[in-house]
Amino acid sequence: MAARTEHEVLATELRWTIAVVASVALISLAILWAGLVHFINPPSNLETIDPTKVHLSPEFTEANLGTRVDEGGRVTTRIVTAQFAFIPPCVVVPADEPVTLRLVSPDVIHGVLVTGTNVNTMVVPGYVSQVHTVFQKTGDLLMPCHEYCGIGHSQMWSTVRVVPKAEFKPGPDGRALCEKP
Ligand SMILES: [Cu+2]
Repeated sequence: MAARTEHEVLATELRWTIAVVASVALISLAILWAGLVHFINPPSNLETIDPTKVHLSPEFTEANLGTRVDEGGRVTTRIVTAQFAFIPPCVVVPADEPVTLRLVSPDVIHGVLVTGTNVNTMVVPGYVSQVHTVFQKTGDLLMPCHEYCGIGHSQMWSTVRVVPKAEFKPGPDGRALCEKP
């Protein structure tokens, strides 16, 4: 085989350089597209909580779980993910309004997604996972655990009940609970 000339080597290097730069540009564009157009972003909230005292914390005590509307009208849904259930097993949220989900785990790593929405996060013991979203379609959405967390993992799922704004009626204490189906 004839030895390659300097020129041929440079041409090959240039082709590979173009291929690499094009791949990086394409991947960067895909990340920007997912973030800016579809609002799919890596979780950025860094907030710690003692996993052994989750149920004793004022925020995640049982009486404060589920959906609550504060004085400013902000809707926050708090959920404890534990082996092998979501507490509460059903949460109700209004459609077409910003909702903040806050999730904690007292035991192992869990993960949640809400089908058909951009909600998808891991729930790591010691941290509060926070997701902002606007639910656009009404109905009962499935929220399964998507991080293998033990023998009962496949039984670990819950429901996000999205109701039209007009039907979303929190009680005098600001809490809104799932009515029995
Ligand atoms: Cu789980």
